[in-house]
Parts: sequence; structure tokens; C-alpha cells
Amino acid sequence: MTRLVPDDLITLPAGIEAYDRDLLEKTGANLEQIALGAAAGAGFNLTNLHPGKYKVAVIPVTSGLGTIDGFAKAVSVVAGYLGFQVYITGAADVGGLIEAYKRDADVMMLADDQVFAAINLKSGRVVDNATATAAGYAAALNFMAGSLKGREVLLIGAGQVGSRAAEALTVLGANLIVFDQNKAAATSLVEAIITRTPSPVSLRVADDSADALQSASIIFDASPGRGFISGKQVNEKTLVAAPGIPLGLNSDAEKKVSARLIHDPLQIGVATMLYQALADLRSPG
Ligand code: 2YJ
Repeated sequence: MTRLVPDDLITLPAGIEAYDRDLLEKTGANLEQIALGAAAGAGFNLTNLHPGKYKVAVIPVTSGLGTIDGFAKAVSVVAGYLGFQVYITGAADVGGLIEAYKRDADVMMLADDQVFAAINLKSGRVVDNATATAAGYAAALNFMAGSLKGREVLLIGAGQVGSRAAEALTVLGANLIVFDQNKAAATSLVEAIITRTPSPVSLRVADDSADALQSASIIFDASPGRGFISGKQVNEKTLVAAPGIPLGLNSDAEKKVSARLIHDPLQIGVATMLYQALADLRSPG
């Protein structure tokens, strides 16, 4: 995933309610329902999960390229909006970990330049942002489409988020076409899923992104490419889930699909991380 920059996050705190209304309008489900759907779809048991009972510590991390202005704040706003008790630790790094333990946090959330994780301090469960983001966007797209069962979805990008999205979309019954600039990556992803999945799945690799886009009506863009999807490649019915930053749609394409576009810097991923981290311990994860 591309490293977020402060500009990606600056409007998130004040805009969270409007963001959620927009999500509900587009998909028929709000952030909480999407995160619950994503966690349930991944096999987690979420009955009796009451966010207000849990303390979430967000720990700033200075290693590597350092803290991103607004990152810890944005994560804490999403958690708070969902009803969790949340605080940003006063200290960063190891001091922040100690503080989270001492204040009896149930979950800590922290990111360096490679990994963004939610760690349940009581159960030991670790949830990775890429996995949660993939599951969350797949659930959101499923809500927006009514159902993805038997529908063809073009998945662009076979990286961290894309490969996990392929699994989540397959579980939802989508017929997947996978494109990656690195064809070997797309091929090995498709082969791995076919090998792992007991029931027959419809899954194939696309050779050319322009061809694949021409006939796609549902797009999951998990690539880091900017603006490579043009206005001509989408229409007034195209559905797009785009966790990738920056956005793969050019401005013309974005205008055309704006009412059917799911794209945010953090919200769906963070919400899903929290529900997956706190789901019932008897369930897999
Ligand atoms: O604490 C901070 O403010 C920073 N250390 C946050 C760094 C956030 N990290 C990223 O944006 C990286 N691209 C890693 C995200 C991995 C998501 N799969």
C-alpha cells in the first residue's frame, strides 16, 4: 500500500458522519454494517459484540519515515465513531505499548511503513490492515451490487490487498477476472485460490487491462496506479470498489461513477480491523 499523506486524512475527522451517510446511500449499508459483514464473511462470530465495552489504544510509531500527521487521529476517530472507547497514547513506540498495557487496552492499533495491525491484547489475535481492507471492500461491493453471487468482477492488482480480496470475492460467489501488470503474480494468485478452494470457482487471468476494463461492469481496483481507468471504460452502471491510493480512475471516470464508487483512505479498513480483532474467540482467525 502506498504510504498515506496528511492530505489524505485531513478531512476525515470532521467528515466521518457525512462519509457514513454517503456510504449508506451508495451501498445500503453503513460503516458498522459493512465491517460486521466483512468480519462475518471471513468466518468470525460477532454476536454480542458491544463496542462500548472495549478500550482501543492507538499508538503513534516513529520508526522509518516517522509519524504521519493526522494518522493516529484518523484511526481514533473511526474507532470512536463506531462506539469504542479510544485514546491515542501520549508516548509513541515502546512507551506507547507500555501505556496501552498499563491502561488495560483491549486492542492496540499501530502502523509502521510496512504493516498496520490491530492486536487484541486479551486474546492475542492479530489483524492485518491489508486483509481487513480487502474483506471490508469486498463486503461493501457486495452490498452495493445487491449480491456478487454469479457476477463477474474485474480485480486489478494481485498484491497484498488484491490477493486477499480475491479470496473474499470468491467466498461471496463472484466470478473473478484478475489483472496485474505482473502477469505471473496474477497467475499464481488464481492458481493458489483454485487449489485452496474445495468448491468449483470461476477465476481467470486477464492478459490486457484495457480489454478487461472494456467489458467490466464491476471493478475492484486494488492497484496503486493513478488515473489509468478512463471515462470511456466506465458507464452509468459501473460499480467500483477502490481501496488503492491514489485512485485508479481518472477525473472523467470518477465523475461518471461517483455515485457508485467506494474509495476511502482508512475508514473501511480500520472498522473491519476492529471487528475482526474483537470477534468471538471461538471463531477462526
Ligand atoms: O504512526 C504513524 O503515524 C505512522 N508510523 C503511520 C504509518 C502508516 N503506514 C502506512 O501508511 C504504510 N503504507 C503501511 C500500511 C500498510 C497497510 N497494509
